[in-house]
Amino acid sequence: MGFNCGIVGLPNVGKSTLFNALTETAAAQAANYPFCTIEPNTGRVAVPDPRLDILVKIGKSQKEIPTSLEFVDIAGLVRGASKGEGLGNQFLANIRETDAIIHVLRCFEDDDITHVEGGVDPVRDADIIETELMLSDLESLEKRQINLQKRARGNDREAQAQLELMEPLIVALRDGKPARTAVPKGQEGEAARLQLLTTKPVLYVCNVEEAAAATGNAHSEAVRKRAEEEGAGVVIVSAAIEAEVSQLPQEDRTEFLEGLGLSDSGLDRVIAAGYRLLGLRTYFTVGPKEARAWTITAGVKAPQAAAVIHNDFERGFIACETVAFDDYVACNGEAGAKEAGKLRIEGKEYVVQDGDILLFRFNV
Ligand SMILES: Nc1nc2c(ncn2[C@@H]2O[C@H](COP(=O)(O)OP(=O)(O)OP(=O)(O)O)[C@@H](O)[C@H]2O)c(=O)[nH]1
Ligand SMILES: [Mg+2]
Repeated sequence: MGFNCGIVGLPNVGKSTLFNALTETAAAQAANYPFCTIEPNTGRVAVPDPRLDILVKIGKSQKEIPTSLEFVDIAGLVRGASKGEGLGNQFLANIRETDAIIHVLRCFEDDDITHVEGGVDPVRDADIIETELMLSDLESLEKRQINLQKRARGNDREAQAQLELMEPLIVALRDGKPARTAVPKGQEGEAARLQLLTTKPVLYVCNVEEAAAATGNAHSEAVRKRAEEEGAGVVIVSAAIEAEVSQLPQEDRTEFLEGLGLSDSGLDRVIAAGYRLLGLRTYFTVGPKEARAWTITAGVKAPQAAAVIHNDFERGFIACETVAFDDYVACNGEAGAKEAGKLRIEGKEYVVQDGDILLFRFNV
């Protein structure tokens, strides 16, 4: 199980700069001409979690293994991409299967960097991109609708159910509204399986100039308002600074950031916000070999959480020894937690909580 975020935006807004900084590779070439990225780039990034740094010390583990999140960088979209403008919209196929959308918006002024729309206006840009995502969704649904209608006439129940689910979404999209606004209550899971772009949760990343990295600017403020209205997430970063930070050795980063008046890395904030947006939770396993973080979705029960490590763990699940993070730290580890009566044995109905330290008992 891996979770991933697709990065969208106009050309030249800093998607690849951000992606590179995130993945600390030069895999996605960032260059000052629109449409630099043609092939999609996929990168896995570690999810920073200060709790794991503590656990590795208490557990005296040899290795620390964070959990990860995947990012997919695609080519920029332009107004009319669905009709073939720019590089077209076929790249969107590469992010249909992602779990969330990271929408990078240019909020920095720089006359040397071409803006395809002629000037900086992130709210307008957000509308352009959203329109292209909606048109792509509409096209995809209309294509499927024809085939499903044929099957439905032959009394195919599944096709009929699919059509029923799709109809309100098509109406909304034709009306210029994202599909998420028309998903019937209780059918979020079925709707997600349609792999539409405009049902995915959105995180706006405002790429501001260096001087505004700590505070944001008027452009990012306008985006924040829009995000609030939509219930979307928003993070302010300077992709240029993040690109520099990613080149520095780990031990020099904090000082560099502090020198710029920043308390933490913007990338960490993007990753954390992406994690939250996806409703993800972390549990830990701690042993002499490794202290490790694992990702689950909120509400998952112990056997399904075990499956993240290995399918056998789920099949042969018997129970799990569980210590809450705060107890583990307060009791200085597993032995202490056991003595203090803070180690619980939980069964297959246990809903795993964020921060739990788990040890699975299984039999295969
Ligand atoms: N001044 C300034 N320039 C930036 C910033 N972020 C990116 N750039 C520059 O803008 C240009 C385009 O950046 P990319 O990251 O390649 O843009 P992109 O969104 O991936 O573009 P496409 O792949 O063409 O869609 C590069 O020359 C970057 O150096 C920033 O925060 N400030
Ligand atoms: Mg790019």
